[in-house]
Amino acid sequence: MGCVVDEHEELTIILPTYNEAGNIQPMLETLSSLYPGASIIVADDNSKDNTQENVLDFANSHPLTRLLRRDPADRGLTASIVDGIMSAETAHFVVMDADFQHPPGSVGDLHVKLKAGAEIVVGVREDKTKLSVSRMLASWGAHMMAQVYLKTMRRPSSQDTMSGFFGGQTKLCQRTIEEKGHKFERAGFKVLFDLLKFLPHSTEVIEVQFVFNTRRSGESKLSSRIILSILRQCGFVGKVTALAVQFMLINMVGRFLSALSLGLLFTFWIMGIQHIVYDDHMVTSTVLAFILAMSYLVIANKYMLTHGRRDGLVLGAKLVFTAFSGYMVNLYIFYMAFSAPFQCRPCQCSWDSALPTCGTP
Ligand SMILES: Nc1nc2c(ncn2[C@@H]2O[C@H](COP(=O)(O)OP(=O)(O)OP(=O)(O)O)[C@@H](O)[C@H]2O)c(=O)[nH]1
Ligand SMILES: [Mg+2]
Repeated sequence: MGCVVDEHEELTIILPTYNEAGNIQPMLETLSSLYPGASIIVADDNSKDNTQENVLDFANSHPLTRLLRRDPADRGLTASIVDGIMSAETAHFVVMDADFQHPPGSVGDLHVKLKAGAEIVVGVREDKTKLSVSRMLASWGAHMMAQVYLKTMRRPSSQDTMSGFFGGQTKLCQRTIEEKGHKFERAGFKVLFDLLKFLPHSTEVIEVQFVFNTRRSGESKLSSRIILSILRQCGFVGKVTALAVQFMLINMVGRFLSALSLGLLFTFWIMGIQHIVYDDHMVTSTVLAFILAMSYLVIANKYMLTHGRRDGLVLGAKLVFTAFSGYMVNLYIFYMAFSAPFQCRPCQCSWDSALPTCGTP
């Protein structure tokens, strides 16, 4: 009499979680009823809600489910998944989100490919229209950069390098993490991209399409910090771009300086091409500059600062303060540059087309 072998007993499902109390219990129930032989690791980053309690409750009656409590000083989605992979004891693993955006029913499709010998299996989102337009654009931009990077470095790639739904041969990925894990962007969101960067050149990547859903409960943890971390993953150029974007769009002083320079440049440009003098049209051009600087700050605020955050009022107040103080500095600089004592020395000034000629009353 032969014993029955569960077809998923060589699989570990890794679920990274942060504040997923509303999703984790139904997710664990669904997974263990679909794949009763599979092990489940929940890598939780010290959630502030009841996520950990819910996992422990479930694990009491399901010995194949484990809670991995993470070091609070090392919070990060990539770091959590890396820890999950390192503690997996089965031949294969699959990583998925706990918020039902990745359908539990598709885990089996990925596992079938791993059992057939695929080294890495990537879940490719069939339809990304459930993402907002800005998310879709950001995801497309990040994917293009990742693809260029991987192709240049002759590394394995995928149609969906930004996917969070993927699986692999455990030993192969553990070896890669042991050797190159210190180069991963641990606080980032895109561990698949990090793995592809360091897996052997010959790694075989197989793709499986899946239907991408909306988050079932709770809030997204994606923030401008995370978006920048994707840039930082793209080599030296990515790191420099991330620094520039961080300074110009997120850093308070940086945003202020960028808006101010933009306003000033614009004003001088308009005055230059129109041959406008300070006395006649200073107000028009500085007001235009103010509108431009304000728009810049609104865009910086909307797309970079508030993403995934709820403290809009405080940020709004900061925005108005920044824009207004920018306007005041603008006015002051114009006053210093073009007021009476300077008006009779136009030839010493490089902005002579914007200056009145000597003898202007
Ligand atoms: N351990 C750990 N898990 C995290 C962290 N941030 C997010 N997660 C989990 O990672 C998964 C994906 O996070 P989401 O916030 O849904 O990110 P996303 O799917 O890219 O964004 P949305 O499409 O807006 O949901 C979820 O299961 C989160 O609970 C973290 O810092 N640590
Ligand atoms: Mg999600």
